[in-house]
Amino acid sequence: MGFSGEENAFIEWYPRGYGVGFKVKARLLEIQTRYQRLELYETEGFGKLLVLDGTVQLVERGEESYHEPLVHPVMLAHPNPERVLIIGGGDGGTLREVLKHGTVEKAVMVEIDDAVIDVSRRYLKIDRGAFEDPRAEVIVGDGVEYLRNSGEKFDVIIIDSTDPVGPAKMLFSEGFYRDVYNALNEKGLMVTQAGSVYLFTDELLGAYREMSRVFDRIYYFSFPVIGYASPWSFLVGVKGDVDFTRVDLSRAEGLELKYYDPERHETLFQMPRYVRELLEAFPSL
Ligand code: AG3
Repeated sequence: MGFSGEENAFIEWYPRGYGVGFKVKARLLEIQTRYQRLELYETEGFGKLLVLDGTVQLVERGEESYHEPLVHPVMLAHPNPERVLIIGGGDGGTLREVLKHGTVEKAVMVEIDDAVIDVSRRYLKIDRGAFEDPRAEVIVGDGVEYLRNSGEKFDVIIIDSTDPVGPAKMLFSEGFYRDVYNALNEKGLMVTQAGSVYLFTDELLGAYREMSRVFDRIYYFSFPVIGYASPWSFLVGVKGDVDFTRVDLSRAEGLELKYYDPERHETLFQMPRYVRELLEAFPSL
């Protein structure tokens, strides 16, 4: 981690000695927040790099390869997403993509670590004004408590958390998914990132199992994300009568997409064969 390994490189080590790295020109910040260790680097070729507890969160040039597939498939599959909740996502990238949708009346973001918001606003600016949007409400707090206590209902809930290992682990549990389900309107969609397909396969299967106990239907897809050990996995939970396999193409116009292709939505549902077979082996599904 950090400057280990090759000099002037940041490398994130995954299990089994697999690494993803960037050549860096400088370390701009290294702080211990109330919740985690935050590092910010200037890379040679991808702009700034944000790291939390040694794990790559995003690079400025390429962050859309994560935020687009996280946000737009669920937003375009929901018939009319007006109220959206984001848990995590302190950098503002997810909020930015959500607010591109003209149907949205309110987007609430609940991020536990205000230092992530502050550093992102000051150095990254990938929110591109989203924090100032009158439709946005930014709450610094615990997303789990918010879901339980706010009584608010949403059409789409997006979990933009750290990995299904470590402090965010409970965001991948049946109890949490039940709170998410209850906070969804009669028709609703939830999406979560679920880690590296190859290196966190067990965690992905675990999250899928927990979700399958709660949602009416669940879907999986993977997407290559710049800076993560790709392919990266995403899980979608459906409440009520919503078809996640179809999207409203008329609402995709003007989204300025670079990675996710709504015209090829049906190709989204890719998983390496052995992982698909493991997922499909769950008896309840
Ligand atoms: N949140 C998901 C980070 C997961 C990355 N995991 C890793 N590198 N091991 C990203 C925050 C962007 N809004």
